[in-house]
Amino acid sequence: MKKTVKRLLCLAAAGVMSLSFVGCSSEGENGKVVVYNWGDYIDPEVNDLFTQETGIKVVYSEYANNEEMYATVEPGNVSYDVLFPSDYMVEKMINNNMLQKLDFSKIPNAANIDETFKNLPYDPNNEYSIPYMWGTMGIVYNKTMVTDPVESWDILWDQKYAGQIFMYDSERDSIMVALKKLGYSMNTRNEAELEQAKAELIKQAPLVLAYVGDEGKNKMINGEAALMLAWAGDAMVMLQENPDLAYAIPKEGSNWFVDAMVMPTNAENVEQAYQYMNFLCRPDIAAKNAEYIGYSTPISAARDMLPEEIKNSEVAYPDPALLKDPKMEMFNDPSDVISLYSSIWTQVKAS
Ligand code: SPD
Repeated sequence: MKKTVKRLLCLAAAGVMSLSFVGCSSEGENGKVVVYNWGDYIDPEVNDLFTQETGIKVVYSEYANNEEMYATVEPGNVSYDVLFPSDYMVEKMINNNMLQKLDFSKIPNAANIDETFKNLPYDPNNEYSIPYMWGTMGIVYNKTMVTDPVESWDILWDQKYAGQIFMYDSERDSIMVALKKLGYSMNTRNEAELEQAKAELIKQAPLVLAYVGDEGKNKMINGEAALMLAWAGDAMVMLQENPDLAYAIPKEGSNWFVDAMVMPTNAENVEQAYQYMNFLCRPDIAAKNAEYIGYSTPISAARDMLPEEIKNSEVAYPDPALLKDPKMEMFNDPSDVISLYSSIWTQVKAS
């Protein structure tokens, strides 16, 4: 069995096993930390190492996207100690007083974070969050099935590939693709532009084989579709396993993102949460984690420890100038028009 397939199976198993820990009251000798993270977003050995080193049990569960995490956490009737929202979701949670300011004297390894990932608009003074992983969004395609150049989002609307396209089951990411295809900002609050994006996505829906989550990686590896909207970290996993796959960022531009560690206001295991965050920022741990999950670490000292083919990958670590290109945007919080975004996505999925 190839390394990546084993990794994918392990990630899936870790997700299932970790869910069984939720609600379990047992603790390590030094207590517990309750962690809620994206699926396929940690090397399970990292949690084991943390427990071995600290005596703190990791109670770990997973979500599929930012909106699912927010819906779980927002009512306040469950308490987590560490969450991993994306940039715009960090901003939203700060605005809604759901996050506590971090005491960085308890997270000395946060000093390892590169300047590129500091003072970003979602947390301009670096008070509430610590960058965990980052990346771009693009298209993974199978070179044996796609004969046209993959240079525009338009290819995801090409009838030739009907039934051979995977999109993410993610409201913000899918609407982003339609907005960029139309030449609009992914952060638009303009109702007419959002209506046009909705029409594009409804037009695309019959061509889409499925709106997928983490399972999309294995499906592309197995050749089940020709094209998939993909985060670069997922692309890294897919490309390592199937050499027929490639990754491209369309010329209209795309999203670049940071997923960050945060502590909710109702966290109950604060000291343990600080130790956990600090552990994940240790360069050797960040490197081990990044190599396993495929995503890009914001810690140069960790990147330097990665195998050559990963640390020099244009997919995982594109030219820094790309992030400054105005066509590449970071999401911001669309709370004032969030009902419009949500209703667009509901209508697209129902179409
Ligand atoms: N397996 C999913 C890993 C999480 C990737 N987060 C991307 C967020 C983009 N807004």
